[in-house]
Amino acid sequence: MPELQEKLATVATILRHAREIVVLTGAGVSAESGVPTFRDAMTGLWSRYDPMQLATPEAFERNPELVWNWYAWRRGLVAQAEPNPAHHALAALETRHPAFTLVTQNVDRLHQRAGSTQVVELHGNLEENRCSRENRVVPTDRTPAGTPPLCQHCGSPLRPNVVWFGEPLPAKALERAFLAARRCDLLLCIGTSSLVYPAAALPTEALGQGATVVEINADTTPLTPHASYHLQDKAGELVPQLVTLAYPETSDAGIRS
Ligand code: BV8
Repeated sequence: MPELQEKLATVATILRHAREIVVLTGAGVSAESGVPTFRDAMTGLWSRYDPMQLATPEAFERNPELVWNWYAWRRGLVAQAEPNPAHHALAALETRHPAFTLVTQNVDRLHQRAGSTQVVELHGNLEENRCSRENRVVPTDRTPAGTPPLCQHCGSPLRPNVVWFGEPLPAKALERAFLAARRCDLLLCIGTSSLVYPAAALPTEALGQGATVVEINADTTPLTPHASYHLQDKAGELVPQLVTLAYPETSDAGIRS
């Protein structure tokens, strides 16, 4: 049996008998839904920009229209996207494990659209905007026109309800994620470059308390040498295989629908 399949079978056994599971996802889990990964997001007219330079409060302050339009472009891509088999397999896995926490860095809400309910959003989401001054949240479907639109209470510009570089993560989400990482006996780290902190510290936190950490990624990352297992292939391929191996009774439909 090829090495990857052997590792997959071993991890599936660990998954089936795990006590408490944490899954940490990044943009790679949405790549097969057609949502470009964060570092590949700069294609076409955005190719001359660096996401690290756009996803900051300074960029929004300097050029609110440019940053607003970048998010409008990404919102358009997400609106056309559908959850892929990796999203569906993780939603199916949640129904199998009472002690299951899905922590995501993604802002596309494809996990929720696939049926996941225990989702901790570390970096906000694209379905909401918020007043840049009062932080009052406005759902995108109730956001007035404008690039950017203005808050109807104080007239300040609205901004996407995401966490930019240099901004603190939502305290409750961060606390929930680290508590889960400190308690789990298995952490699956799927489709993230493991470059952005404090999210990238979660697998290390889990390793530090003796959990098994499994990295599923199309490439290697700074986490790879430290992970208990590194399964290198696309998430849309590996995650459904893993869940089906761990739970043969899970209908294929339940995973790929
Ligand atoms: C903060 C939302 C403090 C916006 C994003 C140490 C500790 C704390 C902070 C820092 C620290 N060191 C440095 C910092 C600062 C900074 C940071 O980490 N910088 C990095 C670059 C070094 N962190 C911050 O600024 C954070 N804030 O710490 O605040 C603070 C406290 C109090 C008061 C004030 C301040 C905020 C970070 C959040 C930034 N916002 N997103 C938006 O989306 O527009 S980050 C953004 O990049 C994503 O959300 C994601 O979280 C992150 C990483 O992206 P990935 O998801 O990993 O995607 P990427 O493209 O990088 O990689 C894709 C991966 O998938 C690759 O590995 C690829 O191989 C793989 N892949 C591709 N296709 C597939 C696949 N895998 C499987 N299958 C496939 N098909």
